[in-house]
Amino acid sequence: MSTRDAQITHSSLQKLFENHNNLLERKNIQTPQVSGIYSKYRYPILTAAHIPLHWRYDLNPETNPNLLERIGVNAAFNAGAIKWNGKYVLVVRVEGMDRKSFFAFAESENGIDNFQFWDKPLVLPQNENPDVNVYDMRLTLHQDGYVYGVFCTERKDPRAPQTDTSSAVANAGIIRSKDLHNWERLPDLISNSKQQRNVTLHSEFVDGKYAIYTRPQDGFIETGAGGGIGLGFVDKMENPIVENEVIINPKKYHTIYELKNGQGPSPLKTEEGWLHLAHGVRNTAAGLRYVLYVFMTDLKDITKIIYQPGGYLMAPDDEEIIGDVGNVLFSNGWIADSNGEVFIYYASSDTRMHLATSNIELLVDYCKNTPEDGIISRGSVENILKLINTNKGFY
Ligand code: M1P
Repeated sequence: MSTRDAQITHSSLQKLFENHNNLLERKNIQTPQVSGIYSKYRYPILTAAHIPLHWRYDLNPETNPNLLERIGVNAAFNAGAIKWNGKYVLVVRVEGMDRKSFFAFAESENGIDNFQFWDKPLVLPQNENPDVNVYDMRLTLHQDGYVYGVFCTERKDPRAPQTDTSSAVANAGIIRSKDLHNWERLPDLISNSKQQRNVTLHSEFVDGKYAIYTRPQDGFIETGAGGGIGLGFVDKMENPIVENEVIINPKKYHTIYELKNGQGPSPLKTEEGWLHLAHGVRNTAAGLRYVLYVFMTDLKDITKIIYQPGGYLMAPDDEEIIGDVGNVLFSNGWIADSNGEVFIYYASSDTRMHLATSNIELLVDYCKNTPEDGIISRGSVENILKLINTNKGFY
Protein backbone atom coordinates (compact mmCIF):
# COMPACT_ATOMS: atom_id res chain seq x y z
CA MET A 1 0.00 0.00 0.00
CA SER A 2 1.35 3.46 -0.91
CA THR A 3 1.60 6.17 1.76
CA ARG A 4 -1.24 8.04 0.04
CA ASP A 5 -3.51 4.96 0.08
CA ALA A 6 -2.67 4.39 3.74
CA GLN A 7 -3.65 8.00 4.54
CA ILE A 8 -6.99 7.67 2.70
CA THR A 9 -7.75 4.42 4.54
CA HIS A 10 -6.81 6.00 7.85
CA SER A 11 -9.12 9.00 7.34
CA SER A 12 -12.02 6.76 6.14
CA LEU A 13 -11.57 4.63 9.23
CA GLN A 14 -11.57 7.71 11.42
CA LYS A 15 -14.77 8.94 9.74
CA LEU A 16 -16.39 5.54 10.19
CA PHE A 17 -15.69 5.60 13.94
CA GLU A 18 -16.71 9.26 14.24
CA ASN A 19 -20.10 8.63 12.58
CA HIS A 20 -20.66 5.54 14.70
CA ASN A 21 -19.84 7.39 17.93
CA ASN A 22 -22.14 10.26 16.97
CA LEU A 23 -24.98 7.78 16.48
CA LEU A 24 -24.29 6.06 19.81
CA GLU A 25 -24.01 9.34 21.71
CA ARG A 26 -27.08 11.04 20.19
CA LYS A 27 -29.36 12.34 22.96
CA ASN A 28 -32.90 11.08 22.77
CA ILE A 29 -35.93 13.36 22.96
CA GLN A 30 -39.07 12.58 24.94
CA THR A 31 -42.29 13.08 22.98
CA PRO A 32 -45.41 12.88 25.19
CA GLN A 33 -48.40 11.25 23.50
CA VAL A 34 -51.90 12.66 23.31
CA SER A 35 -53.35 9.82 25.46
CA GLY A 36 -51.23 10.95 28.42
CA ILE A 37 -50.54 7.30 29.29
CA TYR A 38 -46.96 7.16 28.03
CA SER A 39 -44.27 9.12 26.20
CA LYS A 40 -42.39 7.83 23.22
CA TYR A 41 -38.78 8.76 22.44
CA ARG A 42 -38.03 10.28 19.07
CA TYR A 43 -35.04 8.18 17.98
CA PRO A 44 -34.78 4.41 17.88
CA ILE A 45 -32.52 3.36 20.75
CA LEU A 46 -30.86 0.55 18.78
CA THR A 47 -30.62 -0.25 15.08
CA ALA A 48 -28.39 -2.36 12.83
CA ALA A 49 -26.18 0.73 12.52
CA HIS A 50 -25.45 0.63 16.27
CA ILE A 51 -23.76 -2.77 16.02
CA PRO A 52 -20.06 -2.41 16.93
CA LEU A 53 -17.79 -1.77 13.96
CA HIS A 54 -15.35 -4.48 15.03
CA TRP A 55 -18.13 -7.09 14.52
CA ARG A 56 -18.64 -5.94 10.95
CA TYR A 57 -15.38 -4.61 9.52
CA ASP A 58 -11.89 -5.98 9.19
CA LEU A 59 -10.21 -2.93 10.68
CA ASN A 60 -6.73 -3.81 9.47
CA PRO A 61 -5.87 -1.52 6.50
CA GLU A 62 -3.48 -4.18 5.19
CA THR A 63 -6.20 -6.83 4.80
CA ASN A 64 -9.09 -4.44 4.13
CA PRO A 65 -7.62 -1.51 2.14
CA ASN A 66 -11.06 -0.65 0.70
CA LEU A 67 -12.65 -0.64 4.14
CA LEU A 68 -15.52 -2.88 3.07
CA GLU A 69 -18.01 -4.22 5.54
CA ARG A 70 -17.29 -7.94 5.86
CA ILE A 71 -20.26 -9.15 7.92
CA GLY A 72 -23.46 -7.16 7.49
CA VAL A 73 -26.24 -6.85 10.05
CA ASN A 74 -29.85 -6.55 8.96
CA ALA A 75 -31.73 -5.58 12.11
CA ALA A 76 -31.60 -5.15 15.90
CA PHE A 77 -34.97 -5.69 17.56
CA ASN A 78 -37.18 -7.65 20.03
CA ALA A 79 -34.96 -7.15 23.10
CA GLY A 80 -35.45 -8.59 26.57
CA ALA A 81 -34.65 -6.18 29.41
CA ILE A 82 -33.43 -6.16 33.00
CA LYS A 83 -32.03 -3.62 35.48
CA TRP A 84 -28.67 -5.00 36.51
CA ASN A 85 -26.07 -3.34 38.76
CA GLY A 86 -27.86 -0.03 38.28
CA LYS A 87 -27.74 -0.26 34.48
CA TYR A 88 -30.49 -0.81 31.94
CA VAL A 89 -29.47 -3.98 30.14
CA LEU A 90 -31.06 -5.31 26.96
CA VAL A 91 -30.54 -8.67 25.31
CA VAL A 92 -31.14 -7.79 21.70
CA ARG A 93 -32.21 -9.99 18.82
CA VAL A 94 -29.57 -9.20 16.21
CA GLU A 95 -30.33 -10.50 12.75
CA GLY A 96 -27.49 -10.83 10.30
CA MET A 97 -27.78 -10.34 6.56
CA ASP A 98 -27.67 -14.14 6.43
CA ARG A 99 -31.10 -14.14 8.18
CA LYS A 100 -29.78 -15.84 11.31
CA SER A 101 -30.68 -14.19 14.59
CA PHE A 102 -28.48 -14.29 17.66
CA PHE A 103 -28.35 -12.48 20.99
CA ALA A 104 -26.21 -9.55 22.05
CA PHE A 105 -26.27 -7.56 25.27
CA ALA A 106 -26.30 -3.77 25.26
CA GLU A 107 -26.47 -1.42 28.23
CA SER A 108 -27.18 2.20 29.06
CA GLU A 109 -26.72 4.29 32.19
CA ASN A 110 -30.08 6.04 31.91
CA GLY A 111 -32.13 3.53 29.89
CA ILE A 112 -32.94 6.20 27.32
CA ASP A 113 -29.91 6.71 25.14
CA ASN A 114 -26.25 5.84 24.66
CA PHE A 115 -26.90 2.09 24.56
CA GLN A 116 -23.56 0.36 23.95
CA PHE A 117 -23.17 -3.28 22.98
CA TRP A 118 -20.89 -5.43 25.08
CA ASP A 119 -17.63 -6.46 23.42
CA LYS A 120 -18.96 -9.70 21.89
CA PRO A 121 -22.32 -11.28 21.06
CA LEU A 122 -23.58 -14.02 23.39
CA VAL A 123 -22.24 -17.49 22.65
CA LEU A 124 -25.40 -19.39 23.44
CA PRO A 125 -24.75 -22.80 25.05
CA GLN A 126 -26.30 -25.60 23.00
CA ASN A 127 -27.96 -28.82 24.03
CA GLU A 128 -27.82 -32.05 22.03
CA ASN A 129 -30.26 -30.75 19.40
CA PRO A 130 -28.61 -27.50 18.20
CA ASP A 131 -30.76 -24.42 17.57
CA VAL A 132 -31.01 -23.36 13.92
CA ASN A 133 -32.34 -19.91 14.76
CA VAL A 134 -32.94 -18.18 18.10
CA TYR A 135 -34.84 -15.03 18.95
CA ASP A 136 -36.97 -12.93 21.33
CA MET A 137 -35.38 -13.63 24.72
CA ARG A 138 -37.27 -12.60 27.86
CA LEU A 139 -35.10 -11.94 30.92
CA THR A 140 -36.62 -12.64 34.33
CA LEU A 141 -34.99 -12.33 37.74
CA HIS A 142 -36.73 -15.18 39.54
CA GLN A 143 -37.33 -15.53 43.27
CA ASP A 144 -34.96 -18.54 43.18
CA GLY A 145 -32.03 -16.14 42.61
CA TYR A 146 -31.35 -16.94 38.95
CA VAL A 147 -31.87 -14.70 35.95
CA TYR A 148 -33.66 -16.82 33.35
CA GLY A 149 -33.46 -16.16 29.64
CA VAL A 150 -36.37 -17.82 27.85
CA PHE A 151 -36.23 -17.55 24.06
CA CYS A 152 -37.60 -19.07 20.91
CA THR A 153 -35.52 -21.86 19.42
CA GLU A 154 -36.38 -22.84 15.89
CA ARG A 155 -35.40 -25.96 13.98
CA LYS A 156 -36.42 -27.48 10.65
CA ASP A 157 -39.49 -29.68 10.97
CA PRO A 158 -38.12 -33.25 10.83
CA ARG A 159 -41.52 -34.49 9.59
CA ALA A 160 -41.61 -32.13 6.60
CA PRO A 161 -41.11 -33.73 3.16
CA GLN A 162 -37.63 -33.25 1.68
CA THR A 163 -38.91 -30.76 -0.88
CA ASP A 164 -40.29 -28.52 1.88
CA THR A 165 -37.43 -26.25 2.88
CA SER A 166 -39.54 -23.90 5.01
CA SER A 167 -41.48 -25.81 7.65
CA ALA A 168 -40.07 -25.24 11.09
CA VAL A 169 -40.79 -26.13 14.69
CA ALA A 170 -40.63 -23.44 17.37
CA ASN A 171 -40.13 -24.14 21.05
CA ALA A 172 -38.87 -22.36 24.15
CA GLY A 173 -35.16 -22.62 24.93
CA ILE A 174 -34.04 -21.79 28.47
CA ILE A 175 -30.78 -20.50 29.95
CA ARG A 176 -30.00 -19.18 33.40
CA SER A 177 -27.26 -17.19 35.06
CA LYS A 178 -26.35 -15.35 38.24
CA ASP A 179 -24.17 -12.71 36.56
CA LEU A 180 -25.49 -12.31 32.97
CA HIS A 181 -22.11 -13.54 31.70
CA ASN A 182 -21.98 -17.24 32.53
CA TRP A 183 -25.06 -19.02 31.25
CA GLU A 184 -26.22 -22.57 31.85
CA ARG A 185 -28.41 -24.16 29.19
CA LEU A 186 -31.39 -26.11 30.50
CA PRO A 187 -33.52 -28.53 28.48
CA ASP A 188 -36.07 -26.96 26.13
CA LEU A 189 -39.63 -26.67 27.39
CA ILE A 190 -41.65 -29.89 27.36
CA SER A 191 -45.35 -29.20 26.79
CA ASN A 192 -48.37 -30.82 25.20
CA SER A 193 -48.34 -28.36 22.32
CA LYS A 194 -46.75 -29.05 18.90
CA GLN A 195 -45.04 -25.66 19.03
CA GLN A 196 -44.48 -22.83 21.51
CA ARG A 197 -43.51 -19.18 21.15
CA ASN A 198 -43.65 -16.09 23.41
CA VAL A 199 -42.86 -18.07 26.54
CA THR A 200 -41.72 -16.30 29.71
CA LEU A 201 -41.41 -17.06 33.41
CA HIS A 202 -43.46 -15.54 36.21
CA SER A 203 -40.94 -14.01 38.63
CA GLU A 204 -42.35 -15.63 41.81
CA PHE A 205 -43.08 -19.19 42.86
CA VAL A 206 -46.75 -20.11 42.92
CA ASP A 207 -47.48 -22.83 45.48
CA GLY A 208 -43.82 -23.83 45.31
CA LYS A 209 -43.85 -24.23 41.51
CA TYR A 210 -42.46 -22.18 38.65
CA ALA A 211 -45.28 -20.52 36.72
CA ILE A 212 -44.67 -20.07 33.01
CA TYR A 213 -46.59 -18.10 30.38
CA THR A 214 -46.88 -19.97 27.11
CA ARG A 215 -48.46 -19.61 23.68
CA PRO A 216 -49.31 -23.08 22.43
CA GLN A 217 -49.66 -23.26 18.66
CA ASP A 218 -50.57 -25.88 16.08
CA GLY A 219 -48.31 -24.52 13.33
CA PHE A 220 -45.29 -22.28 12.97
CA ILE A 221 -47.31 -19.15 12.11
CA GLU A 222 -50.91 -20.14 12.85
CA THR A 223 -51.75 -20.82 16.46
CA GLY A 224 -54.83 -22.82 15.43
CA ALA A 225 -56.80 -24.42 18.24
CA GLY A 226 -54.18 -23.51 20.86
CA GLY A 227 -54.50 -19.76 20.38
CA GLY A 228 -54.09 -17.54 23.37
CA ILE A 229 -51.76 -16.68 26.21
CA GLY A 230 -51.39 -19.78 28.34
CA LEU A 231 -50.14 -20.39 31.85
CA GLY A 232 -48.71 -23.64 33.16
CA PHE A 233 -46.60 -24.87 36.04
CA VAL A 234 -43.19 -26.50 36.20
CA ASP A 235 -41.77 -28.37 39.22
CA LYS A 236 -38.10 -28.08 38.32
CA MET A 237 -36.48 -25.92 35.68
CA GLU A 238 -33.88 -28.68 35.16
CA ASN A 239 -36.76 -30.81 33.81
CA PRO A 240 -39.18 -28.19 32.47
CA ILE A 241 -42.37 -30.18 31.94
CA VAL A 242 -45.38 -27.86 31.78
CA GLU A 243 -48.39 -29.12 33.69
CA ASN A 244 -51.95 -27.84 33.93
CA GLU A 245 -51.51 -25.38 31.04
CA VAL A 246 -54.63 -23.21 30.69
CA ILE A 247 -55.40 -20.34 28.33
CA ILE A 248 -55.80 -17.22 30.45
CA ASN A 249 -56.21 -14.70 27.60
CA PRO A 250 -57.72 -16.27 24.48
CA LYS A 251 -57.72 -14.80 20.97
CA LYS A 252 -61.15 -13.45 20.13
CA TYR A 253 -63.17 -12.57 17.03
CA HIS A 254 -63.16 -8.91 15.98
CA THR A 255 -60.67 -7.70 18.54
CA ILE A 256 -57.06 -6.55 18.15
CA TYR A 257 -56.04 -10.12 19.04
CA GLU A 258 -58.38 -11.89 16.68
CA LEU A 259 -55.72 -13.97 14.92
CA LYS A 260 -53.24 -14.50 17.75
CA ASN A 261 -51.63 -12.90 20.78
CA GLY A 262 -48.59 -13.46 22.94
CA GLN A 263 -47.28 -12.50 26.36
CA GLY A 264 -44.56 -9.87 26.14
CA PRO A 265 -42.08 -9.66 29.01
CA SER A 266 -42.82 -11.18 32.43
CA PRO A 267 -45.54 -9.27 34.26
CA LEU A 268 -44.71 -6.54 36.78
CA LYS A 269 -46.01 -6.81 40.34
CA THR A 270 -48.11 -3.84 41.49
CA GLU A 271 -50.17 -3.37 44.66
CA GLU A 272 -53.32 -3.96 42.63
CA GLY A 273 -52.34 -6.94 40.53
CA TRP A 274 -49.82 -8.24 38.02
CA LEU A 275 -49.42 -5.89 35.07
CA HIS A 276 -49.02 -7.66 31.72
CA LEU A 277 -47.81 -6.35 28.38
CA ALA A 278 -48.76 -8.42 25.34
CA HIS A 279 -49.05 -8.22 21.56
CA GLY A 280 -52.24 -8.76 19.64
CA VAL A 281 -52.38 -9.67 15.97
CA ARG A 282 -55.15 -9.29 13.42
CA ASN A 283 -55.22 -9.85 9.70
CA THR A 284 -55.84 -7.09 7.17
CA ALA A 285 -55.81 -6.79 3.37
CA ALA A 286 -52.26 -5.40 3.83
CA GLY A 287 -51.08 -8.30 5.97
CA LEU A 288 -50.80 -8.90 9.72
CA ARG A 289 -50.95 -5.94 12.13
CA TYR A 290 -49.25 -6.31 15.54
CA VAL A 291 -50.19 -3.91 18.34
CA LEU A 292 -49.38 -3.81 22.08
CA TYR A 293 -51.96 -4.09 24.83
CA VAL A 294 -51.97 -4.48 28.60
CA PHE A 295 -54.08 -6.32 31.15
CA MET A 296 -53.87 -7.19 34.84
CA THR A 297 -54.16 -10.47 36.72
CA ASP A 298 -55.07 -11.17 40.32
CA LEU A 299 -52.27 -11.18 42.91
CA LYS A 300 -53.64 -14.33 44.54
CA ASP A 301 -54.86 -16.17 41.45
CA ILE A 302 -52.61 -15.39 38.49
CA THR A 303 -54.89 -17.25 36.08
CA LYS A 304 -57.60 -14.63 36.65
CA ILE A 305 -57.71 -11.44 34.57
CA ILE A 306 -59.04 -8.61 36.73
CA TYR A 307 -58.76 -5.70 34.27
CA GLN A 308 -58.43 -5.61 30.52
CA PRO A 309 -58.87 -2.30 28.74
CA GLY A 310 -60.46 -2.59 25.29
CA GLY A 311 -58.23 -1.98 22.27
CA TYR A 312 -54.52 -1.34 22.09
CA LEU A 313 -52.13 0.72 24.18
CA MET A 314 -49.65 1.26 21.36
CA ALA A 315 -49.80 0.75 17.61
CA PRO A 316 -47.15 1.35 14.96
CA ASP A 317 -47.09 4.92 13.72
CA ASP A 318 -45.05 6.99 11.27
CA GLU A 319 -41.65 5.37 10.59
CA GLU A 320 -42.55 2.45 12.87
CA ILE A 321 -44.95 1.09 10.24
CA ILE A 322 -42.14 0.49 7.77
CA GLY A 323 -39.54 -2.25 8.05
CA ASP A 324 -38.70 -5.83 7.23
CA VAL A 325 -42.08 -7.05 8.47
CA GLY A 326 -44.21 -3.91 8.31
CA ASN A 327 -46.97 -2.79 10.67
CA VAL A 328 -45.55 -4.60 13.70
CA LEU A 329 -44.99 -3.46 17.28
CA PHE A 330 -43.54 -6.17 19.48
CA SER A 331 -42.24 -6.01 23.04
CA ASN A 332 -40.47 -8.64 25.13
CA GLY A 333 -38.71 -6.31 27.57
CA TRP A 334 -39.66 -3.74 30.16
CA ILE A 335 -38.13 -2.42 33.37
CA ALA A 336 -39.91 -0.91 36.39
CA ASP A 337 -37.72 1.34 38.51
CA SER A 338 -38.19 1.60 42.28
CA ASN A 339 -39.81 5.04 41.81
CA GLY A 340 -42.52 3.44 39.67
CA GLU A 341 -41.20 4.63 36.30
CA VAL A 342 -41.67 1.99 33.60
CA PHE A 343 -39.37 1.68 30.58
CA ILE A 344 -41.19 -0.11 27.78
CA TYR A 345 -38.67 -1.37 25.24
CA TYR A 346 -40.41 -2.22 21.99
CA ALA A 347 -39.45 -3.00 18.43
CA SER A 348 -41.04 -1.76 15.25
CA SER A 349 -41.58 -3.82 12.12
CA ASP A 350 -38.92 -6.40 13.05
CA THR A 351 -36.22 -3.81 12.35
CA ARG A 352 -35.27 -1.53 15.28
CA MET A 353 -35.68 -0.90 19.01
CA HIS A 354 -37.56 2.01 20.60
CA LEU A 355 -38.40 3.24 24.07
CA ALA A 356 -41.65 4.48 25.58
CA THR A 357 -41.88 5.48 29.25
CA SER A 358 -44.80 5.51 31.63
CA ASN A 359 -45.28 4.66 35.29
CA ILE A 360 -47.11 2.08 37.36
CA GLU A 361 -49.76 4.56 38.55
CA LEU A 362 -50.68 5.62 35.01
CA LEU A 363 -50.70 2.07 33.64
CA VAL A 364 -52.86 0.77 36.50
CA ASP A 365 -55.23 3.75 36.12
CA TYR A 366 -55.43 2.95 32.39
CA CYS A 367 -56.18 -0.73 33.11
CA LYS A 368 -58.82 -0.02 35.74
CA ASN A 369 -60.64 2.86 34.08
CA THR A 370 -60.59 2.16 30.35
CA PRO A 371 -63.78 0.36 29.34
CA GLU A 372 -63.44 -3.26 28.27
CA ASP A 373 -63.84 -4.15 24.61
CA GLY A 374 -67.51 -3.64 23.72
CA ILE A 375 -67.33 -6.80 21.53
CA ILE A 376 -69.79 -5.35 18.98
CA SER A 377 -70.05 -1.85 17.44
CA ARG A 378 -73.11 -1.11 19.55
CA GLY A 379 -71.06 -2.02 22.65
CA SER A 380 -68.39 0.53 21.67
CA VAL A 381 -71.06 3.21 21.31
CA GLU A 382 -72.51 2.26 24.71
CA ASN A 383 -69.06 2.80 26.24
CA ILE A 384 -68.90 6.31 24.75
CA LEU A 385 -72.46 7.09 25.88
CA LYS A 386 -71.56 6.17 29.46
CA LEU A 387 -68.61 8.57 29.36
CA ILE A 388 -70.73 11.36 27.86
CA ASN A 389 -73.23 10.84 30.64
CA THR A 390 -70.62 11.09 33.41
CA ASN A 391 -69.24 14.19 31.72
CA LYS A 392 -72.51 16.14 32.06
CA GLY A 393 -71.75 19.55 33.55
CA PHE A 394 -68.04 19.32 32.63
CA TYR A 395 -68.26 20.42 29.00
O1 M1P B 1 -42.99 -10.76 12.68
C1 M1P B 1 -43.68 -10.40 13.82
C2 M1P B 1 -43.36 -11.32 15.00
O2 M1P B 1 -43.76 -12.64 14.66
C3 M1P B 1 -43.57 -13.64 15.65
O3 M1P B 1 -44.42 -13.40 16.75
P1 M1P B 1 -45.77 -14.30 16.91
O4 M1P B 1 -45.31 -15.67 17.16
O5 M1P B 1 -46.55 -13.75 18.04
O6 M1P B 1 -46.50 -14.15 15.62
C4 M1P B 1 -42.13 -13.69 16.12
O7 M1P B 1 -41.35 -14.26 15.12
C5 M1P B 1 -41.57 -12.32 16.44
O8 M1P B 1 -40.19 -12.41 16.58
C6 M1P B 1 -41.88 -11.32 15.33
O9 M1P B 1 -41.51 -10.01 15.76
